[in-house]
Amino acid sequence: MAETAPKRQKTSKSTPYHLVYWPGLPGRGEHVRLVLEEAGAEYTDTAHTEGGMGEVLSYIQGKQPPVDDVANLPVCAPPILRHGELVINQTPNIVLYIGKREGLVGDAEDEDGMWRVNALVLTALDGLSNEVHDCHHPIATGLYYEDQKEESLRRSADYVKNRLPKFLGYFQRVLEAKASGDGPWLYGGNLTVADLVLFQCLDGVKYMFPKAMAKLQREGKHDRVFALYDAVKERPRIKAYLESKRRQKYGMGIYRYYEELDLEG
Ligand SMILES: N[C@@H](CCC(=O)N[C@@H](CS)C(=O)NCC(=O)O)C(=O)O
Repeated sequence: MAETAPKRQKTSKSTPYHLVYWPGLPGRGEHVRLVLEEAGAEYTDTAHTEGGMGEVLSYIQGKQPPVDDVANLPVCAPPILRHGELVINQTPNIVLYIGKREGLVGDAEDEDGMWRVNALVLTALDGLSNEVHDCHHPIATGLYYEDQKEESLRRSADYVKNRLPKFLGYFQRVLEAKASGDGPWLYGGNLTVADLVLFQCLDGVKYMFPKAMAKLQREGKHDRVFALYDAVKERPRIKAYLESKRRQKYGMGIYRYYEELDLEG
């Protein structure tokens, strides 16, 4: 009979989290960091530890988790979270795991809330992260931007004209819906991981498409979305984090600045 995964030892409340992500840029790891920072959780991060890059490579080259780990599966790409004996990947999966443990997925009494919050996280990542990446890599992730500049321009023009307003419009509708509750947050009147993920997505899009975002803000149709952005930025722990050295500058990750792609829409 095949060996089954043994029951994982419960991680205690004080077990620190360990984020495995490429050093040098915020990337998808940033969503995980913002959740950890808002929660005031103890964590380590390969972006700031010696040998961090080597550690990331050891995961994507299949050296970690070891092949004889009977519980954890190989991971495909960072971000990766190690928490006690657990190793998981996929940004929204990690965000949900930490969010649930740290009370950031909605009211504890609201059993279905977590799934609604997760739908918002997935939607923000679809439209304001993955599609943005495809604006500078519309043909192949493995090719250089310089090899797909013409297509990037076409893709970006369509993105700022059609897709970006569509997703901002969607989140505006969510914020106007009764279920979003009072205050600036997306769901149930409480700050959740969805607000943090949306904040990071908006921040990245502002960096990559400043002209289009300024125009959309001037038009005033997405005022609640921009208000949420400001409200997250003012959370005391988030504010302190954004001003700290832990917050890395944008570079050659998902959100990049290319002047020729900075279109108004
Ligand atoms: N859907 C995955 C995407 C993971 C991903 O593409 N990670 C990037 C960094 S942000 C990477 O290093 N990818 C390596 C590769 O795809 O070969 C997630 O959200 O975690």
